[in-house]
Amino acid sequence: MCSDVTSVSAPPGVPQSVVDWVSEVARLTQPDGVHWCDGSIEERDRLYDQMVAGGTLIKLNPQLRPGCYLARSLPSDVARVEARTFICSELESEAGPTNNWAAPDQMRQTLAQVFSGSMRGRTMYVIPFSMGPLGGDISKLGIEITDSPYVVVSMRIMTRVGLGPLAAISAGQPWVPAVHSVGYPLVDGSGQTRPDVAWPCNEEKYITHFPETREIWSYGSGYGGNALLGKKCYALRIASVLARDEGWLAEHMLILRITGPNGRVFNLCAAFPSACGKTNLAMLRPTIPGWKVETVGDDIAWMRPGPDGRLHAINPEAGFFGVAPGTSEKTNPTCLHALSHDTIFTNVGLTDDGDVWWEGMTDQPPAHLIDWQGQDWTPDCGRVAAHPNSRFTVNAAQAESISPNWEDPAGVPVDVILFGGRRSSNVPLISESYSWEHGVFVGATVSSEQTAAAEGTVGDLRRDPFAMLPFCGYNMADYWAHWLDLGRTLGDQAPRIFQVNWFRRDAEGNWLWPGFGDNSRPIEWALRRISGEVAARDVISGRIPVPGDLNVDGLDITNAQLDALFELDPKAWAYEADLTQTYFERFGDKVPPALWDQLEQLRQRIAQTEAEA
Ligand code: OXD
Ligand code: MN
Repeated sequence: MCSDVTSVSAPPGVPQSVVDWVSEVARLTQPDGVHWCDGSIEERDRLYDQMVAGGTLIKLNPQLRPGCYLARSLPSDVARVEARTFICSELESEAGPTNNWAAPDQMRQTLAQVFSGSMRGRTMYVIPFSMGPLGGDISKLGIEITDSPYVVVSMRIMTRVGLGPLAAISAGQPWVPAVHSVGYPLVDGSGQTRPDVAWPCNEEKYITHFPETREIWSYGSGYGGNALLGKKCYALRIASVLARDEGWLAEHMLILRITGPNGRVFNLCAAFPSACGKTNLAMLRPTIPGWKVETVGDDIAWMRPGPDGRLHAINPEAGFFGVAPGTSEKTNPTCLHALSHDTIFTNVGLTDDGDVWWEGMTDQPPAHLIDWQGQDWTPDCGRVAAHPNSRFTVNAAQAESISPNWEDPAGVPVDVILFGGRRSSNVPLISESYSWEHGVFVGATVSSEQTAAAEGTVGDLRRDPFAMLPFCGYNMADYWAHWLDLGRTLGDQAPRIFQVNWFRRDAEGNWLWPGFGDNSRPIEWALRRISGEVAARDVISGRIPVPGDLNVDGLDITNAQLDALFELDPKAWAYEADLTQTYFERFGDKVPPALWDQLEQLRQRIAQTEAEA
């Protein structure tokens, strides 16, 4: 029945190949009907009303949060499920040691089983979308099929959806097919029905990627990172494969446009693992006078060499899907203001006057609210009001910091790349890489600590190369080789690479650096470096500021604290170099020789520092 529904309801002009694919998915999943999304406001509002009536969304007080809604997920469906995320390349070695691999034929059989009838009793939505400004040279198209109206309204915020992308697909542009089901059919194989629930999902989850055929199939989860398939699945895992094959980069990086006091404009991309304040940096309010920072993107950058030989970056997304807890007037006022209207909140607290609240939003918590699980909550109840991974979904244009260039289809030319981790010791506040190869080495070995480091040692390090550990769609060591190749293509037009660490602590465990708006200070030093205004000191990690060059005017910081921010202990670095060797050995002979070479050069710098001490 569903193939008929599909072909009858397809908008005019849709190519037969697209109709055939949609029909095939409908035959497998057996929805009650098929809706081709046009991306209109009317469509969005109809879905909002339908989800409010069905209990999936709560409409927030329109006086306090106009156009805003709250969703509450099941406690088992609150985050990305890395253990259930698969790269299904033909060869296991193509996925590499950092990905879960599954044989494509086998996974296809599993998917055929779990998707069979998975949309019974539901509407199947077909969402044509564009990652990046429609028609841009760096942009790409996709079609997500989903049985979740929450996904439809969220995709409308996070990407460009509807008739525009469908027209481009109909004109013959390539597109990536992406199929999603929450895995909660309302009718079983024998015709028995069951009522819907507020957050349908399945305990069994599969987030799967087929790099050779460029397909995505996601089953069992309604959570954004697993279900909004344009984001991590397409814009990072599949796009990283496309980028390797086509000579560009798909990166887990924010993009900033920074204007200096003399009017010079710089563009900066930065990779940080989760929980390192990426959203705050994307909406940085500099504490040093004369500098202006604008947001181009908060999570993903697609970068391609442009006709001028420089690397140009676009933000492929149209919205922010960020972590709510900790967002406040103090930590990120720009973000907080962006959330004042037309936002979907998921798993935050609901106040008695129909507004939202999360830990860290205000100094004083409300006396009472309904928590993310729908239970009464008071400040002394011993539970959090908002899940630590509770989220907001909001259009990027709502941020007052959004750059006028954020939708430039040609992208912004990248001057600087930053790599950051969360390190309580060893890694200095900022250091510049000696070369592109050294920068790739730094990106490949970047890590965060699980535990505080004791003096002269490092705690448990979690390597998160390029902040891409869960997002690279192929062998991580091949990805490093691709970065090295691209550096050769860019030559002296390549962006300069810096490493930053906002998280260094003193021996008593106190933060050494204030962070937030003051992160503009090391960034200012990097920009003055590339403008040739300041010299640097060559040390183990790279080039660091000459004393006096880092702008600390107006900052309450002692010289001893400043020294501690840049202290490099050769013994601790030697220990880390050994850890790096073991880590590289995991990738066997795929590690590019240039990276072994960089490890050797690092060891030489350590030995030289020890000899001089
Ligand atoms: C992430 C995210 O998990 O951006 O990195 O949500
Ligand atoms: Mn991210």
